[in-house]
Amino acid sequence: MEDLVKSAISSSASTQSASTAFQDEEIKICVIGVGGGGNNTLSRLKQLGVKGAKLFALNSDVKHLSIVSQGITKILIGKSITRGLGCGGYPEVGRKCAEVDRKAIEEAVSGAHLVFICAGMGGGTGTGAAPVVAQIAKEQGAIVIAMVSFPFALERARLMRAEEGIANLREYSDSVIILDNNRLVELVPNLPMNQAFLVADEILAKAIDGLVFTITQPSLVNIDFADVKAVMSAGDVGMIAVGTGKGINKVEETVESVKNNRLLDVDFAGAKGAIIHIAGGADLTLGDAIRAGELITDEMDPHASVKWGARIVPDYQGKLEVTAIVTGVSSPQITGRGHSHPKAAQKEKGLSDIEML
Ligand SMILES: Nc1nc2c(ncn2[C@@H]2O[C@H](COP(=O)(O)OP(=O)(O)OP(=O)(O)O)[C@@H](O)[C@H]2O)c(=O)[nH]1
Ligand SMILES: [Mg+2]
Repeated sequence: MEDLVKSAISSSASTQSASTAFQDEEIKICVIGVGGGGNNTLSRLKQLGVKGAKLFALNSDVKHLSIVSQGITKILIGKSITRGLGCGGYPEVGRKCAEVDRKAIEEAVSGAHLVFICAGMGGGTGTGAAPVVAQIAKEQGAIVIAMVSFPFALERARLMRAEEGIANLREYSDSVIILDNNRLVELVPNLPMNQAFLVADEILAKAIDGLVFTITQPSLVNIDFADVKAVMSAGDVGMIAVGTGKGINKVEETVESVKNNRLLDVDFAGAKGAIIHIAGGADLTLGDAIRAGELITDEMDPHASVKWGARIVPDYQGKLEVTAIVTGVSSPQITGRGHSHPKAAQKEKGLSDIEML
């Protein structure tokens, strides 16, 4: 976790420019940031040098769009409604902004196989517009993965809005991966709020970058699109867990930290699926990667669909970094207060994910 915090904070000061080339891959992947938080995550993803995905920043706030990293396609939504001034915390306005500019969103996701949507839940644009983006992407036949943050408890009025936003996203997304900002505070105490946002962006961006990389670029172990589809389809609510380890016991250390660093307060037990992404230096062996994957998932349902990928990162010599996206988890504190969902109801009746597809 300390490594992530350091990396997030130092990245905010760096002006590192990433490769802008979009690799024309067979699998078309789009990442769409919606609203201020979503766009900051997207800028971080761009700085990480993500390859193999098209990036779009959607916002009703023209000022915030102007600070989005270069190489990201910017789409101003709802200019006729907000005059480019943002939605002021009203998700209903955010929804309308996306509806009036539906055509631009349709063009962005046109032909995509896989669409990631990043947004911070609790404000106006991200909360209201992200479900519309998910709906449009779904209508066009994409696998839709929403990666969203849940507000800090001190954001009070935003919590209810965030719950509603998540309920709406679940309608149209294959999986909604939630990063609870409150877990960040527990895992890294004394972190000021602005730095916590950087860490949230770092974790979300790394999860997307790792996944896009192992799908589109030659890796030590590739994850293919069919794997992602298998884990994410009807994955419903999911979480991210991250961990690192160094030296001789790097596998055990990493596994231990992944299990502790869950960004949503749920257990691995009972999870229905997981995608584990392992990054290591040139010294990463296949045996270590397999062992890490096995140890991380040992508490999960034996029928869970688990896929893993591994990639060599040149400056990771002697260390391992793992990002696990775990799907099909149950989080009553976030999704259980009156926002039921058809997929969840089917699960309660005992239908398997396969039957529900
Ligand atoms: N990951 C991340 N989350 C953020 C950031 N800034 C704010 N958030 C979170 O995201 C939630 C929504 O805030 P914004 O994204 O700024 O809101 P918006 O979607 O732009 O909505 P309006 O400004 O009301 O139109 C907040 O309640 C925070 O919890 C950020 O930089 N990164
Ligand atoms: Mg905003």
